[in-house]
Amino acid sequence: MPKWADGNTETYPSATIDVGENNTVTFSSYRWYSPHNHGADKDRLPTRWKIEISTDNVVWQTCDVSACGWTTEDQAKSSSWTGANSVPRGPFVMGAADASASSLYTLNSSYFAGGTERDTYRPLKARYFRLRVYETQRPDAGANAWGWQMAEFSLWKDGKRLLWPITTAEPVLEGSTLLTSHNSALTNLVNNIVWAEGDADLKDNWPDPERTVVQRLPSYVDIDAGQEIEFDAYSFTTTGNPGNQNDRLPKSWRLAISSDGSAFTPIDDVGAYVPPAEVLATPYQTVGPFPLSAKFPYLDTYAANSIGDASPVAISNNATLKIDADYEKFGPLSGAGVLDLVWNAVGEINACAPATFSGSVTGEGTLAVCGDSVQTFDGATLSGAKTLELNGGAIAGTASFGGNDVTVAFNGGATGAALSGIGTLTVTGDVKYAVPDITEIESCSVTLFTAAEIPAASQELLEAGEFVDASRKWNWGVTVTGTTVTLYGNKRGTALMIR
Ligand SMILES: [Ca+2]
Ligand SMILES: [Ca+2]
Repeated sequence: MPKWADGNTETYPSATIDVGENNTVTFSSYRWYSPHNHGADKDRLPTRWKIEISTDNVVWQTCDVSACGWTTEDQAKSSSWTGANSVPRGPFVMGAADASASSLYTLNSSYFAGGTERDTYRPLKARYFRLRVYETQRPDAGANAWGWQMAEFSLWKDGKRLLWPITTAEPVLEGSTLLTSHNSALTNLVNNIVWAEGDADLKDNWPDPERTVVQRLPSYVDIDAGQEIEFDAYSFTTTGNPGNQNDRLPKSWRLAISSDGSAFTPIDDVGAYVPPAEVLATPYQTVGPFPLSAKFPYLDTYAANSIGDASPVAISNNATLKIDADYEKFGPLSGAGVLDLVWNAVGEINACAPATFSGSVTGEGTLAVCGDSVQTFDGATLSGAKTLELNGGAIAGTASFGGNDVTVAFNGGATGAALSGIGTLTVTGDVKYAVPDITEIESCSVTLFTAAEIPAASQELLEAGEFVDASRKWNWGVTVTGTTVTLYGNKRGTALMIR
């Protein structure tokens, strides 16, 4: 590429770089440098440009269009050539996955770990891991920054950092060389040594930190755990050297997994990671964890996930929401329309916020409730719910079942709702009663279940029910007959019993 195109009559001639026959360059970003900014150079600085790539010098594809305005930094630094300096531009990142995006991808089912039938996401599993680093935070910071550095690469599952098993081999480095001074070793990447935050001794001994320093970009390490590991996220740990550590912190990377050590499948691409301020300020900080499972819905499953698991669902009057998957979980339910559960479908309300539903449930399925809050029914008709599953949170208000037989399954959730119009009421699990939130009266009673028949076994479970009352200002009891279950309460300290 010429320094400039002397004799070229184009105002903005393009420049072509040929890396040579049979050579290709893998890249995710680029930068360029201004000349020494002496004389007229500063006036020739590009402010808008386009990068195109080609494999044959015939067909070109645009991969970036960018701009960078002229700044005071671009002014001549000196009146002499020797005192002038070039100014770096970039890195400009293109084509990298947006870390905040919610795109979903597919993955071979062999990479999914086991779960329950209702899981739409599962942990991933793999034995081989390839971490490729394309770019660091400050590759221009000098020779010390030319490479990447971390104290540990870790996998996570269920919010906990996993330890690498004893079968884990020393990582294999490709496309680079390892810096071996000051306790830099490949084994340090997966040796489970991650100094605790605020470890004063190690913090003070930062010249010999626990670290792996790899000297070229892009480059990658292959990690063989020796056995399959189930995980749903990953992280890095920074080292104890707050100087070049921050320059060497990865900015752009790819994580790929393999079950045979040769064919790798990418599972995460990060293009322009910006670390939080505390990560830069303190040694041995966790970078991440970066969650993975939610990117890969488990498709070969009984469950579907057309509606976000926490998305509020409002069904307008005269509208019908039909659940035609075996299982669908969604957010708080409101509105006065129809929720249609086709044969055997399970519609699970995630009561993550209070909501009131006054419509109908039709079909022949299971209505389930989970979460931490209360799902209220206001005169709802639940004749399509053959089973009412209480998996968490509580239900309140009023609903009727149109005379159908109903099974109420207590799996951790509670009821404080007045449920009527039940044929035969069958109860399973550990019954929990959510007591009314009352302040102004001295006593109350609520008929929670009204049924044509409550079999003896269910009556026993209902009598043994537990009262969920955070206030502890009331005494609660329950009266169970062959057809009704009535909750009653008296405010504590208001009755004086004299014998
Ligand atoms: Ca380590
Ligand atoms: Ca869902």
